[in-house]
Amino acid sequence: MTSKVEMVSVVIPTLNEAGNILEAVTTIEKELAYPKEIIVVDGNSNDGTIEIVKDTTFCRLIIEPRRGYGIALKTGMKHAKGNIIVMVDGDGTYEVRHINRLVDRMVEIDADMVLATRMYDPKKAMGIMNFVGNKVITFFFDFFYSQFLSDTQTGFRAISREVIDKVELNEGDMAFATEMLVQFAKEGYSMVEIPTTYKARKYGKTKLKKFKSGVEIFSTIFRGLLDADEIRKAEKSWFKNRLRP
Ligand SMILES: Nc1nc2c(ncn2[C@@H]2O[C@H](COP(=O)(O)OP(=O)(O)OP(=O)(O)O)[C@@H](O)[C@H]2O)c(=O)[nH]1
Ligand SMILES: [Mg+2]
Repeated sequence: MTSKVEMVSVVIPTLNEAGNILEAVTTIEKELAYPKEIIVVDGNSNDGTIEIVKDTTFCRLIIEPRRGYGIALKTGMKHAKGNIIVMVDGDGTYEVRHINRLVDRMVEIDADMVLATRMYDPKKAMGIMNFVGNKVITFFFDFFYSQFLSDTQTGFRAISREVIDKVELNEGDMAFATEMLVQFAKEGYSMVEIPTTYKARKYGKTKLKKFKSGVEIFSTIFRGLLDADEIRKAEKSWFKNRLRP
């Protein structure tokens, strides 16, 4: 779907990431070898993140006061001008030096989405709770949607702009990342992975509420299975069969 890169829009949500954001954006600015724009969507941080982003000359800063990871990403994507969108956290946990690999792969195989999986990280830096939760979610997602992903919770992805505009995304928080996969799988858009590494958070607090996000992610997976058209079709044939003499 994406055979030519006109521009890559990197969308980075931030909420109090003052100790992490500068390294992330300067690395992307230096490494990303395609025409680009870097959009930071900040949720009104009060730790200096906004000032740091403003001081860089190469970032576009958008303030999104509404809470939620999904809301921030959606807002950033709305402002993005590129035909490829790369989403990545501004928390220093992703190896943003690998950004070209995502885009290269996208072009090489004409993919609709390329995800950076952290599951083959030799250092196994992901916390045990996140690792197990991710594995369980990924198992259910792969099983029900016939996919072969290893890391459904990665926030480091390259996505075709044309395709993402075609799917409906309503989840406002962390389940946004899973909803995107559900919609892509249901519409038959291609999703492939490349390996990356993972770094533990050095500064600031996690915004992930494990229980709340877990419930929202599972309900996103199961709701996706209840396709309204399919249910209507099933209902019709159920009544037809029952009414047969
Ligand atoms: N603008 C905005 N950004 C957010 C919000 N919630 C989270 N983020 C950012 O989204 C990214 C992902 O959030 P994290 O707290 O790192 O969640 P996580 O990756 O599941 O947790 P860690 O294990 O701590 O990395 C980070 O860059 C956050 O700063 C929000 O409400 N608004
Ligand atoms: Mg994170």
